[in-house]
Amino acid sequence: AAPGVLSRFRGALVGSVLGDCIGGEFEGAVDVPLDRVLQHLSALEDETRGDGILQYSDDTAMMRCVADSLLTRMAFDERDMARRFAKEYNLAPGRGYGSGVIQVLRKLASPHLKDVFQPAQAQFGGRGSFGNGGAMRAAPLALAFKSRADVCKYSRFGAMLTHSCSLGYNGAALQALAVHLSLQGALALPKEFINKLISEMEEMEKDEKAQLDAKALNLSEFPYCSRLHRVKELMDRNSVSIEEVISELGNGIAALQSVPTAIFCVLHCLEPRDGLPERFGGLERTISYSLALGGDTDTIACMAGAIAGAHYGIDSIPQSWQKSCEGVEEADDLARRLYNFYCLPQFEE
Ligand code: F2R
Ligand code: MG
Ligand code: MG
Repeated sequence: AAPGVLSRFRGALVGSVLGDCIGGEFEGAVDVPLDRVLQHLSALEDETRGDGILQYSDDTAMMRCVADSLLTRMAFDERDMARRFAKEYNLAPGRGYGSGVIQVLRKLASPHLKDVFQPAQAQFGGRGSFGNGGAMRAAPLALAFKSRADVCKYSRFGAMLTHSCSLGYNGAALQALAVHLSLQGALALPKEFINKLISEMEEMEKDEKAQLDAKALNLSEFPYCSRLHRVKELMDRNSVSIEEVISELGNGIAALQSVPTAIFCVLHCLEPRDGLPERFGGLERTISYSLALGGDTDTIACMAGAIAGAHYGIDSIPQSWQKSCEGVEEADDLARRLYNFYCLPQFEE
């Protein structure tokens, strides 16, 4: 039976944390043989290891700030969210943040800062960051808002606190939309799912700033749409090698090289795949496959884990995986509270 809505909410945030914690092992690795991935995963079943042994990184630290801010303010409040990012970084700076975003987080800590979007706008000589830091923390925005328009709007604003390049904030909107559609059961029809994402991104990428940013970076006019078309082509193929996925979609720290990739991982793993154990359910397949791509594995697995978790629900996630990862209980609690918030009558459009 299809999971209930609460189960999907819990699956989304817990899946995101698992991807981050489990994927951290291979972040930055160029070549990750599937055997090594499976070895890493089978070690999670060893009960002699301590609970929460795999620590979360910046992906989860910032996702928690987004969820806490939405729940405390009961709305999107950019000043509150910015303050939480800065405070979290100050408390635990060693969570593996991007080297550029650290400067933004330091500036956001200033009590004299008037415009919380300004530090992000000053990044990279005024061009802004195109990293995937806005996308990796976007899942709670998909859980909090009911309409597709609000999910897009607030995921973009949430990302703009650190990423002012449109490639950065549009990547966050794409990730939030994928989680939003998955929560609604849209992955039951994979072709329609990808077509909906393409048509939403077509609207977003028509924007003047998006066009200018794409041109400045020597990209095609509609960069996310063209990657999503490649996802669609790869979906139609009977067999796709890891090398082809990396060369067609990327596995890097840029949002453009990782958000469509995470979406592909979910779509590809809707069915059993060669090399992955038959006993694995869809969420286990998705996370394993994301790790085997190498590159920015914690973040690709975190984003794929959120989309897959929203599709398969919390019961699809092995207890041993949940126990092995730091911050799972807190993510589960945040998901339950976001569900209650989502159900509030005053929150209707
Ligand atoms: N930072 C990492 N991993 C690196 C190693 C961590 C290390 N192992 C450790 O444990 O300490 N991971 C995390 O960073 C990614 C998210 O990054 P975010 O938040 O987008 O940061 P930033 O700094 O804005 O962008 C990342 C890099 O992208 C390049 N870049 C971005 N915009 C650019 C532009 N306009 N021009 C040129 N380069 C640009 C820069 O190299 C940035 O540093 C996640 O993977 C998370 O897990
Ligand atoms: Mg990280
Ligand atoms: Mg990463």
